[in-house]
Amino acid sequence: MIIDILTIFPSMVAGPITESIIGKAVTRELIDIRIINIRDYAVGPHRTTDDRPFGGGSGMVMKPEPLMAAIGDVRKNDPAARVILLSPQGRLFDQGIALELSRLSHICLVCGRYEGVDERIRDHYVDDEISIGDYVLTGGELPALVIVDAVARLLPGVLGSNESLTEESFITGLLEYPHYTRPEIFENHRVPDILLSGNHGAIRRWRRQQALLRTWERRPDLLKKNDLSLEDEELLAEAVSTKEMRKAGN
Ligand code: 9D3
Repeated sequence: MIIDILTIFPSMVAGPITESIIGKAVTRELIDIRIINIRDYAVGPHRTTDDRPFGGGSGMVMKPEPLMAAIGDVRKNDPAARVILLSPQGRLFDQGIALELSRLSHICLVCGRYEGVDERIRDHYVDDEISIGDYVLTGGELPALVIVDAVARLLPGVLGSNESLTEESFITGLLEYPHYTRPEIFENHRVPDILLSGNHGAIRRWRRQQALLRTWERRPDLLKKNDLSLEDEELLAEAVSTKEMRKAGN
């Protein structure tokens, strides 16, 4: 897969993609990440990429010409590239969109800056627009890195084993059950007995129950659309009533 990142701050995205699992996927040539400096497509003595908004107001707007030239270069070499503008007005990024993007051969992530990009770029040169959440950042560079990370780990061969992908929360629609490792007693806090029992059926049931309970307590929005089976309903009801009994001091 090819991932282009168009930005006026190339050094802001370069570091993270040479590190860790993503960096390894790049050296193994599972992904080709190309960082493109929008300023290289700007003209004039100052290579200006922004200008004042028509109609007045504070802040600057990214000029259309350098963006058009940079996007045009990407499209000329590959008309199939999906050009995605990162902006607070985009569709909200989630695991489903990560999966959708991971199936494309070429994505081009355009990082906005300032108050935004000239609307004509959005209207005529971009295929898709994505936000990573309802909070205000200073630009699209960190969102681009979030998308690269979420997409890259879904590509064949990037992660160690494939089972870590299928068991995952947000794909099963639940938060994860609690994890423990050695030592068995840490600062007087014991690992739950069931995990030491060797009873794999009981462990599987407990983990499912913990995942259900956590999701119900912390992210009820995930449970509604999950549509629980009768068995899950019973597991959750049991966990909730056990917890309420404990709270009541029984
Ligand atoms: C004051 C009005 N702002 C809109 C909420 C203007 C504005 C704020 C921040 C315009 C651009 C930006 C920079 N942010 C991004 O480019 C961005 C972003 C974000 O701020 N949050 C979540 N996802 C994204 S994707 C790109």
